[in-house]
Amino acid sequence: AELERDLVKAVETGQFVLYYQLQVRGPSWPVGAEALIRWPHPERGLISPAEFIPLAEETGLIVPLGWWILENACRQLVAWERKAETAGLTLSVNVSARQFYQPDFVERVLEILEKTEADPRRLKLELTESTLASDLGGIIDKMRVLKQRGIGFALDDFGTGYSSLGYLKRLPLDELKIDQSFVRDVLTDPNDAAIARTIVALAESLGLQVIAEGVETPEQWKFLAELGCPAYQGYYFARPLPIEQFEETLRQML
Ligand code: G
Ligand code: G
Ligand code: MN
Ligand code: NA
Repeated sequence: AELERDLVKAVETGQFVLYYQLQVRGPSWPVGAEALIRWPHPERGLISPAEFIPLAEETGLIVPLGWWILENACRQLVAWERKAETAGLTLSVNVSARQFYQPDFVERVLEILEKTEADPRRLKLELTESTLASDLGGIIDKMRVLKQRGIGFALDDFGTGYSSLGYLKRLPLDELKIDQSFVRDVLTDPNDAAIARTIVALAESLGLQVIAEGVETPEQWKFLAELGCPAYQGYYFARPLPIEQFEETLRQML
């Protein structure tokens, strides 16, 4: 209850920071980042989203918080376009079901793009399988309008939900994200390796991009590369970092 009260205040005053986690192709070609929120609580220090996102979902605070995140991510994209080492990077933003199902979702996204002057072609929205579980027609309509502006859509945590292949076929997605639970033991568990390989093949045959999450070691990276996965995100490349450190990491990679 105390945390909830603090969260209400934090949302009112925008008391959050975005961290950025690098996404690469090949061994080290930076192509983008995922924005991951952090809450610097005045007394409790940095609170992980694993702790407050569920509370934000329950209370509905995820909706205003989600708008704060998207607007700040778009502002970051505009700043990136102005610098050589970051121009052209995409930025992936997690969108929760509750935010996506707002009747004015599309309108608000377009408003934020206009207001910030961010390039929609650099923005990717990450949805999860549970977000896409109902009212497929309505979901597709929303996605289509935003895709016409150039926004991309990624399916986050792919393989952990229950989306059918029929869904996958109909949804206008751009990218599948192989969940980190399949990457963790990919070297030792043949089932995980088979799943990772299958997701890569599936993405390829559906004309989708694919990125592996949670890559922590060079061995995992090599293994995934050999089974055909072209893009990666994980601690091996970079942790989620505050903006200054994220940009410093990029400069060192050039
Ligand atoms: O960033 P990781 O560091 O600990 O995030 C933990 C969980 O919180 C993940 O499931 C992640 O998807 C979620 N999360 C992190 N940042 C955001 C965000 O900006 N919006 C939403 N909706 N979820 C987020
Ligand atoms: O749910 P979502 O996929 O949006 O959130 C990504 C989560 O994965 C965040 O909590 C992020 O901090 C975490 N993460 C990113 N890279 C790694 C990694 O290499 N290993 C582990 N264990 N977690 C990671
Ligand atoms: Mn994500
Ligand atoms: Na994920």
